[in-house]
Amino acid sequence: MESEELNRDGFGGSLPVENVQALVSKNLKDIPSRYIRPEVEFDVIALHESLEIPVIDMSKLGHDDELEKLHLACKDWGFFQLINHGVGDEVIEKMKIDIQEFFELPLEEKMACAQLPNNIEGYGQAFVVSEDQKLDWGDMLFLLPLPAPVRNMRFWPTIPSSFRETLEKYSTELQKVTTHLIRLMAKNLGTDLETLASFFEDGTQGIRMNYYPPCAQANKVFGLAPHSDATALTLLIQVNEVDGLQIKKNGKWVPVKPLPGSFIINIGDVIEIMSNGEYKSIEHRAVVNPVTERLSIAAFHSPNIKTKIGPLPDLVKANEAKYRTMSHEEFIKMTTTSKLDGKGLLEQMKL
Ligand SMILES: O=C(O)CCC(=O)C(=O)O
Repeated sequence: MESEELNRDGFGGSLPVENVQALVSKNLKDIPSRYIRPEVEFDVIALHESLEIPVIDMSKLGHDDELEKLHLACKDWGFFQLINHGVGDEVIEKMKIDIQEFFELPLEEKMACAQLPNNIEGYGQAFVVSEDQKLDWGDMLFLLPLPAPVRNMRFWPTIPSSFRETLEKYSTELQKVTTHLIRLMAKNLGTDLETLASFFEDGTQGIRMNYYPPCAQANKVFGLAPHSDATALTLLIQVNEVDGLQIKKNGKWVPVKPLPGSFIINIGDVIEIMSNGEYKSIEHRAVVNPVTERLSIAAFHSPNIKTKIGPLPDLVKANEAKYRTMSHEEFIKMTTTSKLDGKGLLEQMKL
């Protein structure tokens, strides 16, 4: 069993860079050039399309018309908002309170959870792979709560004192929602339900808690550069009512306005690959606010480490696989050693 578990060391971590929250507290007149992305202010923002992002009611997914809505959302948008998902408000609210408290701690205390070389977990920044690479305007805490037997508690905050218990509850609830959605997606795709569901038993869950400080030159930086998620299904919440997530649709950036209490869900690269391209993993990014900090929590779900990443054989028609197949370990290594680059990773997987 042990040898089949994901060995989290040796996947390549991120190069250490300055803490952005600490940088902001220096009140510099100009922000360092490594953060400046001139392209941001020239991108086209499609405000109107924000209203069209599909909303799926989980309590109605027993009905064919809601199932069909889910299918279209996964095919056409790769993104939807999920309401009536069954995760208690108290679980979500407590998670929000505890992560806010963590990011408010003095830097030295947060550094108790700092990333270590060659490891993807901990407090710091992700996807920095070269010394001259542009940087994102944000700090993050990344943890891998599942599979539980191989959790590395070394990176889990002990302040606030409720943090570990809160994250554990949050993780369990989100895994349940994911399993349910995966089964419904299998049904909609027409693939063998038990096979796909079995890949997500003992699946991996990574939770990335993002802190984007305000930036006086907010229209020149990214909180998080454009990327698609290299995992299967992401459940995201905004912590403090400050918007910033944008998704790419027809070449334009569409700002997401989260419905209170909903999860913003997106299809990741793994589901695009497994569905042989029928479901879409969409590029998205986070922009920052000029005056207010922004926090978000993204929970990424992947199949277990034994699962091969490639198109599901029963979804490949006439031998036309559109993506390569590789071991899960090989796939993860590819993702953790590259900088965020739109849908670059998915392009590498295409045949
Ligand atoms: O902050 C957000 O809204 C987006 C976060 C995200 O895309 C991520 O953590 O991968």
